[in-house]
Amino acid sequence: MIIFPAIDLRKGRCVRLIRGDVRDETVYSENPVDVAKHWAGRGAQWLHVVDLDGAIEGQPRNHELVFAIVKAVKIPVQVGGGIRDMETLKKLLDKGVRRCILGTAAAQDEKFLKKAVDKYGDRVVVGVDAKDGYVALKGWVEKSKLKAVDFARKMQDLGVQTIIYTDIAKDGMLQGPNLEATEAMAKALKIPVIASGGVSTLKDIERLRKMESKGVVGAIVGKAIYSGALELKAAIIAAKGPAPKVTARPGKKARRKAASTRNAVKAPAPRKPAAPRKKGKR
Ligand code: AMZ
Repeated sequence: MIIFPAIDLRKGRCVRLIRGDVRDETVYSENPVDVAKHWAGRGAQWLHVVDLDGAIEGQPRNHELVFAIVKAVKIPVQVGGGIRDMETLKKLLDKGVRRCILGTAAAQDEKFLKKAVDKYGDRVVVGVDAKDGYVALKGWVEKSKLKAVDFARKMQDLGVQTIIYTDIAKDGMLQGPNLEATEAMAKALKIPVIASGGVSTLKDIERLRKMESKGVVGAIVGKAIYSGALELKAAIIAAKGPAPKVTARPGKKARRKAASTRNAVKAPAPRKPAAPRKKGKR
């Protein structure tokens, strides 16, 4: 399972919100590029970057920063927030963003979603952000009438290859993810699911990892790594699971001995020398 450190951008800074509410904002850094480098340096395999202003306003707001992040790190970066047309999507992907996350547009503009998936395949993923089981849109301010699972199934039918599932009630709460809903989502789909919202402890990661066989391929971590509740390196190790049992490679001497035994022609067993007879005694 892959751990995705999250970098949420608002007004050029790296922030975390609670349940997506901008009134509950904590600023973690004025320099998100440094933050990106920090997580990459701590062993992150991917970064999850969200343009929060973009999601709320419906158009890119922090994309220069996104491009600077992509340039500054060697690991792949996925980006969401405010991507609502082909032009914005193309620009991000052309500038090196590995994949883009569509939320609002995926729910409201089927034609665009289809075109995006047909053109870019697995470089387009859909964010299913659920509030009480229903899809939330436009920076999570609007609740739709679409059931999260139905929406995700529809995305799958339209060719989407990965879903990022967020339970908004859990996001930024440090109280663990919605495991039941995540499992239900993964089971309802044939395509993989990345879990998001509330992932806070190694135990959470282990529980999600146990859902790998059901299709949970990743977990996004936000507040937990910024607050220090979770250490990124430990999270990455926990996500990999227990190491496979490997028997130690035998040393040089043992290998040579094994080879000589394999190649040897079996010699007849040496005869036991006859016991010397003692003279004079019969
Ligand atoms: O925290 C929020 N209020 C928030 C957030 N994290 N609002 C939207 N988003 C993220 C979604 C998804 O990755 O989780 O933005 C992306 C969707 O943006 P859009 O503009 O396509 O709906």
